[in-house]
Amino acid sequence: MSNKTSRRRFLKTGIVAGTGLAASNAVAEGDPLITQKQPWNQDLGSGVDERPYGMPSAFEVDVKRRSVPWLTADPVSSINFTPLHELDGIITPNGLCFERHHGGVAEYDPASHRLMINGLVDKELVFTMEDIMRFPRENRTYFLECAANSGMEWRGSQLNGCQFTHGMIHNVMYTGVPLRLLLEEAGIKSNGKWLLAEGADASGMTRSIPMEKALDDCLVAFKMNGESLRPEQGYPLRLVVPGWEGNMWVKWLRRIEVGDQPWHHREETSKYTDLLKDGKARRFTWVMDAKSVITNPSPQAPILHSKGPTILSGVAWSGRGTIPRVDVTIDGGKNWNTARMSGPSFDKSMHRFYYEFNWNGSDLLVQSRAHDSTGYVQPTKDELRFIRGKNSIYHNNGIQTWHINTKGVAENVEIS
Ligand SMILES: Nc1nc2c(c(=O)[nH]1)N[C@H]1C(S)=C(S)[C@@H](COP(=O)(O)O)O[C@H]1N2
Ligand SMILES: [Mo]
Repeated sequence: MSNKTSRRRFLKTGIVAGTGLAASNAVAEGDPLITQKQPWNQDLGSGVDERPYGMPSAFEVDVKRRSVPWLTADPVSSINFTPLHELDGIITPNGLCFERHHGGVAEYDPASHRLMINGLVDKELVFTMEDIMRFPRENRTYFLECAANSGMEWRGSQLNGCQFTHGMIHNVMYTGVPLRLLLEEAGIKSNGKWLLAEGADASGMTRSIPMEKALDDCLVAFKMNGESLRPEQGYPLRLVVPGWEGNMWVKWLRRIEVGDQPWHHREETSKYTDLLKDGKARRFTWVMDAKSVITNPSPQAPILHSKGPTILSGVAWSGRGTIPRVDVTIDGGKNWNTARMSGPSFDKSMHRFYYEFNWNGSDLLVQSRAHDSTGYVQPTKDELRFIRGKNSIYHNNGIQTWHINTKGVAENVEIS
């Protein structure tokens, strides 16, 4: 590189860093927050015994799960949503993981928990939590997305906020025992091709899972992000089915039956099937295809400055692998830019991307488009509708558009 180019580069970076980034003239103007003493440096703070389990700052009260009243027929068989627009990085904090339960949160003493393996096995087994903890365990980070995430958006843009359009997802580091080890302990008979996973909650959730997946990467998990599972997430034990729809991740896991064919239960027939244009329904669509969303700016997180350096941020994930690349447009798809990925790139985990640009203060149509490690590219909503029609609910991984007006206010829209 010649001196000239390196100098030009240096100047360019210097200019970007200095463009109106409002480290204002606070000192010169005598900002009292700088020049005067404040309560927090005059009075002593709280002591070490006052927060035995730490909670977020009182100023963070709006960072919470939210439900949509008209989607909540009954709170014990409903859903709330992860506040994606308030988060950064790739890990969802335990208290903010969206909840989906069909019979309320089951709460019981782990000493009373049993996991049974029965059916086409050499010896039927019952494990206590202590037994499970004596198997070699693994730590892996995965997203869990409900197949119904974005399901309200099939007929057009509807819910105003990425929390509601995309918040049926969380991304957690699990500690658990490979399901394969427990199945090997029981010994799978040669005709054992399917599993039925059953929950201990009042809903009696059951799903059929093919044996190849069970032996490949499923975990029987007891920790999330280092601590015990939260009751909402299935304490003390849940099934982790990496990359596959959330409904299969049975919480409060109490029984695994080995069989020679699927069971065709409610959650794999009347629910979690994909209606096609011709009125037929596709079944066993387990894998969650690549998807992404811009979390900031978004309807709940407007741009607060009028123009200048602006950070666009979002998340992307794929049930088939990693996300090597995300494209971002701010002009409704006329020009696409490659986003900057930041943070670990784990298999079947959420990825974080950023796009830094100089906002000229005019209207924006922002979109993101994920590419996964298999080469698959996230489709538009119209491309999905061409195959699926408008009456689907599940597996909507179409590109999301936010319109940002000159005041920085964002709205859920569709463009074609
Ligand atoms: N036992 C049991 N497992 C369950 C459910 C349930 O109601 N009961 N809901 C399922 C559905 S539909 C989803 S999307 C995920 C949600 O997991 P979460 O509550 O950790 O977000 O759990 C799945 N596992
Ligand atoms: Mo779900």
